[in-house]
Amino acid sequence: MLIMGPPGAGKGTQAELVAKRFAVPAISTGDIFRSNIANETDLGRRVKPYLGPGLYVPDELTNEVVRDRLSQADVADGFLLDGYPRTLAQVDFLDKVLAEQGHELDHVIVLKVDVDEVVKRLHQRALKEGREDDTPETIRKRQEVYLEQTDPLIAVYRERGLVFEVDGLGSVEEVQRRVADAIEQPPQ
Ligand code: B4P
Repeated sequence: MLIMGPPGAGKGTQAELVAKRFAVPAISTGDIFRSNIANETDLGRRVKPYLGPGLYVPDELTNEVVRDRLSQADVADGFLLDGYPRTLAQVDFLDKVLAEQGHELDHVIVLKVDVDEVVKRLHQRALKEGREDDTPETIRKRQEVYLEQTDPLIAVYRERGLVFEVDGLGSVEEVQRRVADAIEQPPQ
């Protein structure tokens, strides 16, 4: 399963709940990058210059992180990718890794939330958590990068009959019920 949507749509929030409900690991490339930055690892030092200004980490680096994570034993019975893939090159790479490992993609959950709402949510998160990439300027940049590079991927997965659009407005619990309903439907 994949969960997609603009920055601040609630991917991370919903991914954690899906992981609990369906007993699968949620794999967030954003979380992996942030924890490596916090722990001052070599990977952290390499990705920090991108996350700060709201740019995507280069595909080669991101793809290797995902390949490593998908080689761990806990993904054998399924997993949820949160925030990956974000570029066409990542879509191609994921197809290759899934084929190598004998996994098949079933659901692509797309959270639909308008720009005004995501900007509001990210401003609130900035006040609560103080994430480096939640400044007004970076929030704008991340929305731009998303529209240019990631939004077109939805069409690719739609053609494969995998896309389930979910209204991301409402309480976290309401959105979670919609996401769970979508996951319980078979792909078209
Ligand atoms: P991510 O960690 O994926 O961050 P995000 O898009 O900002 O957040 P998300 O949509 O998960 O929102 P959240 O649940 O937190 O990426 C961060 C950065 O990492 C990227 O900008 C990029 O630099 C890099 N990166 C990651 N993956 C990459 C890739 N594949 N390739 C290249 N670079 C990559 O929710 C946001 C806020 O809304 C929270 O405060 C939450 O509490 C609130 N919220 C959630 N649901 C709500 C609801 N229903 N109502 C009200 N508020 C809600």
